[in-house]
Amino acid sequence: MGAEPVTRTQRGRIALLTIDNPPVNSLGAAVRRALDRAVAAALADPGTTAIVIAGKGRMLSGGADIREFGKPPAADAPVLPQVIDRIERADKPVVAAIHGTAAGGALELALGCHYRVAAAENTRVGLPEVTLGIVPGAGGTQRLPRTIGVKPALEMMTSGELIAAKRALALGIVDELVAGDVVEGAVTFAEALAAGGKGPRRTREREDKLAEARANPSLIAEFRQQIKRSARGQESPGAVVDCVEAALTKPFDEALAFERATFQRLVASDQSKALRHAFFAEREAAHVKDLPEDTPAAPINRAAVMGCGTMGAGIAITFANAGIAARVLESSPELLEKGIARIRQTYAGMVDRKRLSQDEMDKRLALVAGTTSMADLADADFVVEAIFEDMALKKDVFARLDAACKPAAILATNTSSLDVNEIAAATRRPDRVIGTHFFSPANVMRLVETVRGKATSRETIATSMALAKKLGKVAALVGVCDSFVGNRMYYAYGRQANFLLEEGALPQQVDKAIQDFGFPMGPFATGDLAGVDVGHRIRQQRAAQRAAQGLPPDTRRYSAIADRIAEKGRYGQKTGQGWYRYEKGGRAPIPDPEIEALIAGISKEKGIERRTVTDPEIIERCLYPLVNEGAKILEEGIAQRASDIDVVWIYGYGFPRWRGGPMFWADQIGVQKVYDAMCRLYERDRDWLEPAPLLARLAKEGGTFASV
Ligand code: T1G
Repeated sequence: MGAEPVTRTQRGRIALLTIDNPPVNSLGAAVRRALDRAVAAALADPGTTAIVIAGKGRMLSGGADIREFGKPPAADAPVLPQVIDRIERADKPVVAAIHGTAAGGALELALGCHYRVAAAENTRVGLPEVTLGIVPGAGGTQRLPRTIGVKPALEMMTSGELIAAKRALALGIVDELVAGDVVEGAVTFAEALAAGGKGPRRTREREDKLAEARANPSLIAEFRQQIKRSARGQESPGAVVDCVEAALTKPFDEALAFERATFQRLVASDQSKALRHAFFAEREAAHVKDLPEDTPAAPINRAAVMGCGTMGAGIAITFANAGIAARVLESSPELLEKGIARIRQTYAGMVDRKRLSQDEMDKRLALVAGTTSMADLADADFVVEAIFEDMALKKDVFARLDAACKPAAILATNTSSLDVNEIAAATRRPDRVIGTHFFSPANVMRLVETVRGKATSRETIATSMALAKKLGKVAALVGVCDSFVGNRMYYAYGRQANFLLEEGALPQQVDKAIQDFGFPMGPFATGDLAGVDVGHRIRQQRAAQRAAQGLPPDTRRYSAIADRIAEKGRYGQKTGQGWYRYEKGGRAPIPDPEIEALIAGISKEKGIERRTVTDPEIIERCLYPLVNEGAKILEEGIAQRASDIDVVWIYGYGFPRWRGGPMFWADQIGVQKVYDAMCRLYERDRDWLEPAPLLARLAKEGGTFASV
């Protein structure tokens, strides 16, 4: 924070107040105090006819200081609604100068100003409070509907989306766009106001935009229903609808008080604590503990992707989306043509759905070039291998890439389970080999599980982590172990889900319980999406590897249900049958009596008396072992911190963000409770459910995973 978090510069008869609180000009106590004083002083100054409020650095402001939430309020600082109230009631026009980002309290501040001017390029505004489990708490739910109308305001606040300046102008959030320096533009705008004798325009007095909704009471009811379905258990989007309804039914100040009370109730909620945890966990994951912050990251201007199947095509699109040239290599012209067609189709689909202009599609496609010759990868800075999951094949490919690529190139593998050290050892540059495990579809899923080998250099790690951010991904750095963090924990979860089927549950019951918990999909519908044959093949490969290593067969409890389904050629959505059956071309899972009979048959074969399985038991039996595996991963040092495991599960496996991820969730429900349940489960299942020593220790000491 500069000497003064808010500076005042007099520009003729215009007072320019600049917020200076890096890195994002968050509106913490010191900023609020200083801004309130500066506004009061400018209003009292006879030499000032108008005020401009702007932000120093790369944005107006990222909103309220999230780190202050849940802490006692600073006694000597006004809350944001008070600062905004003084501005709105001012008798001199106040103009907000918006550049970069104006999120949350920053847009509320701007809506409290009488006019808003924004930089035409690289500006985004919005009220993303729902992503933190709260509602706008400084008048956003009252002033935004009065500015743009009820429906667009509801859409913005329940999605939390930040919108670009052009759209903000079209909606009426901003009054003018400035091509050049926004501060100069705002000062000129303010001078024109004063010259034109134009005074303050108070949003609180605007009722015109509310008329349509007042005339159509079903709008709120319909929106509430819609939100109920999409929120999947998250509370804040519905609370936004309640606040906007108050704007239609209560006087302004009463509705404002209702909003504030709703905000304060939600700030204290478990959901908001979890979502704030997720916010900071995502950012913390970018920091590698043993890497000095100034470790150089090499620029990546030319990338290459080896293999252009589902994953390879998605990864190539991800590079092109970030403006990085991507050369894709396939083993034959036919496969290459198929791969490039897949990339083209993906973009064409986005153009059809109006999520991309044709012009932008052409630009991105121009960044993708195909080849069947590895020699064409010689000048690549970063190569991602995305071929079939087979160790011998990968080692051969890495040896050939090592020979073909320039010495400085980083060679990354998209393996989801194999030993990165063994792959690296097939090259003469193990320090430049790293795992970058993308998730399908790679151009959509935000997680990149980044796997450091024992020889991977700091520069390679720094470069890979920085590249992930440039690609719009969230990277979590993990160590080498079988199936890394995500899949290793997924197997613990999936295994118990299959055992529950043998004991009496059905796929649709387990999936519903997991969905009600907040996941977008349960394990069996996910199995059908990923392909039942894929899991089957991996299990067969593992058994073959054990045999090849001369290891005795694994005698621990095993469920053969999934294998039986695969052996019937039921591979899931792609064959119209798997755990469920699907209408032709449909994606809605339909329970299939044939599967229920198959499952009952296996219970009988194993002499298991089928019993009633409850939903709470499903959650306990599937998610506690997942947490337990996370505890083992943490104590083995495979993950740097518990919050990285949360990031992996939120961004890679759909763990409900409003529960904060599995490790945060375990801390919230109590590590003791998870440990006690694991001990009970271990009594019954000695093969897989031994409580992790870390879990036992934390339970004994009353500790939390967050403290590890
Ligand atoms: N409060 C505190 N710290 C924040 C912050 C905030 N609002 N926003 C960012 N940071 C930290 C972040 O943790 C990181 O720290 C550094 O700044 C850079 O962030 C009353 C109640 C603004 C779009 O939801 O979305 O207003 O890791 O890496 O990619 O109704 O940050 O370096 O130590 O994300 O350029 C509503 C949250 C608040 C926006 C910039 N506001 N921030 O993205 O940088 S609630 C938000 C963002 C509110 C009112 C309510 C993004 C960004 P570190 P970064 P970036």
